[in-house]
Amino acid sequence: MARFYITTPIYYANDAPHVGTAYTTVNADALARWHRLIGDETKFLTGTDEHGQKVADAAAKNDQSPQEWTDLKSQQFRQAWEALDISYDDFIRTTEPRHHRAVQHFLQKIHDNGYTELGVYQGLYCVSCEDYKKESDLVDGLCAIHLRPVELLEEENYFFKLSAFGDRLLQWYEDHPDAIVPATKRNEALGIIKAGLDDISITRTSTKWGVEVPWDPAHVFYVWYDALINYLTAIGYGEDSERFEYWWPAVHHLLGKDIIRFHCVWWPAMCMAAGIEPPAHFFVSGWLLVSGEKMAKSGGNQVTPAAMVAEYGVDAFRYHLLRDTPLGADGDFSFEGVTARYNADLANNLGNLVARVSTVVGSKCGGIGPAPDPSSRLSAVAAEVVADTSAAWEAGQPHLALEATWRLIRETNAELETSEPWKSEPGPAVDAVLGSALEALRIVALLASPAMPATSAEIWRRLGLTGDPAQCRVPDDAAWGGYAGGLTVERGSPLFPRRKE
Ligand code: ME8
Repeated sequence: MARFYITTPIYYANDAPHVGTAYTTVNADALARWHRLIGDETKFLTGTDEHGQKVADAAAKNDQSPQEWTDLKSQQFRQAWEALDISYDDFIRTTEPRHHRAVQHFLQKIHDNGYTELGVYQGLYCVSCEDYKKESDLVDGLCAIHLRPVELLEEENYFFKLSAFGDRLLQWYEDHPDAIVPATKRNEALGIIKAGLDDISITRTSTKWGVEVPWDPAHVFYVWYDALINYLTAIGYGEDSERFEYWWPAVHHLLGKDIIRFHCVWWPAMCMAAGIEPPAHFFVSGWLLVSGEKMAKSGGNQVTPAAMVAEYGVDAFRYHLLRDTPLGADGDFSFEGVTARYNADLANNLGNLVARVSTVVGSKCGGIGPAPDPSSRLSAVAAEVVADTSAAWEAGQPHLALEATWRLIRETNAELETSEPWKSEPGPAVDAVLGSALEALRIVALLASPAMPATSAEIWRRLGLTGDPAQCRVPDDAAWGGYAGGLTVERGSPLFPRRKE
């Protein structure tokens, strides 16, 4: 059995989740669900990043202690993910003792290996990025990402000797040419490394809100320096070497393009410095933009996942996130766009097919679904669709996977339009057409289940099938002929009522 360990970035607990953070999380969830469906042993990790100045400032502004504040915020993230049917196996909070232990263990290794040194940091800092800036990074004196003022920091800090890792990183990426997907983002990471790496300040004395530095307790670790290690904490790093080695380094990190430098430059170097293999895969996603700007917690242009679920339903929202913005590209977020996609793919195609088939099975077959025709044209279409859908999920391309799956829906609708079973007398010809349409729907429900788990389960139920599509295995259970026939097919209310555009 293959293994699949996938992670999202851990989100800052400075504010509530928004559609942008939902985008990464839903993509990770769908990929995790796909891998479970093909029988991989899967571990899906998400969580909240709770240290750092940004979180401490947000707590102070709300008259709460950082601990109270992060308790509340991490709970909001959990609730948002529950509402989006996110099937994480572990939700990590960086304030947990298990994480503090892992961070101290990991950084003590780096220290013992001689890759830290004490120095004075003086420079500019953007609290929203939790990142240092050079003058050349600024636009009109402001952080180019958040358009906010930066602060001048001066502190005695420990530094990580990142500059020692430039050549090793380049060599590693040469040996692992597919580590970063898409290739444009790989080039971006290589560009950063080739431009020359400065040592980075990794501790703070100005705050106590962080993980204590084990060899010098007057310091706490800089938030990014503790956050990245969450990926190790969750698999028992430092405490359970068997579990750790079982999952590491074959991890798949999903991350937004804003945090390439931390994940694709710092993180592999940190792993090398601590004496472990760098993570094997990075999927870098783009941003959801609203009127050309990144949707952000600090940007005032957020739409909450809860609002989208209330408006469109959870699966329609998930479908939109997965279908409309290819992983790696930027996407435009607009209600018009979501509605257009909803009407085209969900109301007109999928919803219409389910309604049509169940109605005609009701009128021509007494509501009992016939068996599929083994020689139906749709059987070849289905085989091709299963192969294309699988290849696209495997390549981390949910939008292509769904596009492929929807081909089977369109072809089945076309087949019904050609044969018009509703106009014919009941009999073997009608049974063959309807049985094949039911079988196509069964396969669609299976293939779409990583994207739309609740809808797939509902279609499954309406077809008279027992169990849950998520318990099946692809490709075996997606082979033509799996629908036995003789089952009661339910005519339910429209799955996706058409919306006004
Ligand atoms: O960076 N469109 O946390 P964060 C698409 N704590 N994705 C978006 C997005 C948008 N408009 N806005 C955010 C941090 N994201 C750190 C991570 S990991 C060890 C530490 C997604 O709360 C995207 O994946 O700012 C981005 O990388 C992530 O949220 C950043 O979330």
